Amino acid sequence: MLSKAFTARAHTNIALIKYWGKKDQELILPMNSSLSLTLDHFYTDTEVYFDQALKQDVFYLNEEKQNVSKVTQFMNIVRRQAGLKVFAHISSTNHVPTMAGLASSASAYAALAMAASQAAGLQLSRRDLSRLARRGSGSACRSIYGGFVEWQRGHDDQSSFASPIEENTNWNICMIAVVIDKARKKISSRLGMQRVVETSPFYTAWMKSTERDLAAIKEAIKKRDLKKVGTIAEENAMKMHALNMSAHPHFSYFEPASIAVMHLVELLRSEGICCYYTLDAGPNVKILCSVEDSTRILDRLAARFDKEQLLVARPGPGVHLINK
Ligand code: 2P0
Repeated sequence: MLSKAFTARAHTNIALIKYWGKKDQELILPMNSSLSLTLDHFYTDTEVYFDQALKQDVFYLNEEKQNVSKVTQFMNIVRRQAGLKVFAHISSTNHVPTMAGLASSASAYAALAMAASQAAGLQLSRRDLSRLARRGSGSACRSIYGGFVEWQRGHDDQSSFASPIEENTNWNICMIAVVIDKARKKISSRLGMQRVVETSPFYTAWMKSTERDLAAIKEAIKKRDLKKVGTIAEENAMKMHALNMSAHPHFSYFEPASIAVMHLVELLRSEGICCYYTLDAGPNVKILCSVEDSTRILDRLAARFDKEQLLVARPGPGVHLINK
């Protein structure tokens, strides 16, 4: 017997205030709260149905069969919540340009949380969906919502979830992703953040200053102050990367081209263009700017990068069901 199939679409998100460190690895409870912007162009579609004939979960990503261990761990949580003992057929498509190297666990687990919980007959509130997505990947709890989203760290499974700040923002901003390297990360975010928590002498300072950054950026978002939002986001990202460089053994996600883009953004700023960068657990640089300025910025980037390396995204929606 098969359950009804459900397909969910979730968009990826980029943190302006970074999540970097866990206080509970199993429940994925973060050390600090974070804030992100959900993007429109990059998303994952995931279809789930339960099938009594299956002996284990089956997972296809972009039509290729995958190892299921991490996905099965997540599906076990869904099965436990629903009181189900049946395995599932899961099929995901990543709608991120192949070159992007931005494919993210955030959109993946947000889409899976919604499709799997629906197929299992659970009618979860958005808050509970966010808590569930968090168990797959921390940043996924923020992709339940569109626009600007805050993940309040909380102190246990119940209290750690994301909430929307401005779901349908009408702010004319965009993010330019400069794709520098699509190769697999040298050090996974999971490992990187754990090493930082355990060894960086600056971690306590990070916690304190991130709390201040979060409060300040929320104020700046409310006021539509791009200069302030960008400055806080850029500084917060640099503090996260400083943690990596202060870990033991130290590491960095920067490549020479990442630094070149950062310098270009600083140069453009000195010429009066309001733009700011942020980097995650990889060398790609994301530039926050107004839609109006994006053409000028793209022109300057085009002198150094191919067209396929420059992707532009605007604020996007939260997770939702789609008909296939
Ligand atoms: C973020 N990153 O806030 C931070 C900034 C990368 C740099 O969340 O271990 O894939 O699955 O909870 O969510 C990437 O880490 O890590 C991430 P897990 P996740 O977006």
